[in-house]
Amino acid sequence: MCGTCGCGEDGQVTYSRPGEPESQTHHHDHHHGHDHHHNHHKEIQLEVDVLSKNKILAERNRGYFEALDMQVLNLVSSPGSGKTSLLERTIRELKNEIPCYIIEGDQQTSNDADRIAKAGAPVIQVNTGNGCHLDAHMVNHAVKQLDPQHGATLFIENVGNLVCPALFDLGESKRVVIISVTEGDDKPIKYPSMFESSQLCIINKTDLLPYVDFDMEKAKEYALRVNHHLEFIELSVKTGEGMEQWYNWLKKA
Ligand SMILES: Nc1nc2c(ncn2[C@@H]2O[C@H](COP(=O)(O)OP(=O)(O)OP(=O)(O)O)[C@@H](O)[C@H]2O)c(=O)[nH]1
Ligand SMILES: [Mg+2]
Repeated sequence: MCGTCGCGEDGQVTYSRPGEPESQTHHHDHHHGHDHHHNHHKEIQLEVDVLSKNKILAERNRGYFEALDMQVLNLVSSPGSGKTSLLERTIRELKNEIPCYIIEGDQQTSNDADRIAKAGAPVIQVNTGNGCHLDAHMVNHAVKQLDPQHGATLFIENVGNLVCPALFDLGESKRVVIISVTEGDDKPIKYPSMFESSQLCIINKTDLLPYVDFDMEKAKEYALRVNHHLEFIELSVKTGEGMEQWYNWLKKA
């Protein structure tokens, strides 16, 4: 996490809506200088402090979400597995049935928020600067700007990274990990924390299966080794195959 990898250090987090200048810049208050002469005891202590503070804020978010009877999904994956594409299609096909709100997390740019706004949902972009994950504090800040209605579904697209976001509870109801068939079938055992902490695993880009060496059964078997409760949905956002299953899951979740 950040205490060890040094990301997010002295970072500046910004929040913006598509078409508007950065609405707010926010200095993170868990600064931690990265001292190469640090001792490891201090490093572990810092990690514990950062995570326990995050946990408290995540529980506060959870209370807020429950009071509004909201369903909140934290979408995590490596970069490019198709999180934004999945959201764009979901919004286009479901927005008349489910009120969707989106928080987009990326280190830089508002590209994803622009795509989501075009698809027709209220969205806030959070740029994490050097940070490699969203945390509960950022989500708290962003959701207040979004001001979602009672009964809404909030999708949080986390920063593309299969490692650090696993450690940070955002107060979500469920965590959805997305892998795509181009990434290789061994990801669940190489990055187990993400699969361990998720409830649903979406396997995307199935339209590309004929062209890549991806063993679907092996990928699932690896994932079940780290989390035997994990559910799977195979789909292709591009062709639409399997999307119905995702919508049914969403309506039941
Ligand atoms: N063939 C194929 N391409 C897809 C599919 N879904 C997404 N893509 C492509 O994959 C690329 C990455 O998609 P994004 O939706 O931007 O991925 P992301 O996970 O949001 O990426 P980051 O936000 O950068 O982490 C784009 O070129 C998409 O068009 C799919 O089902 N099949
Ligand atoms: Mg994206």
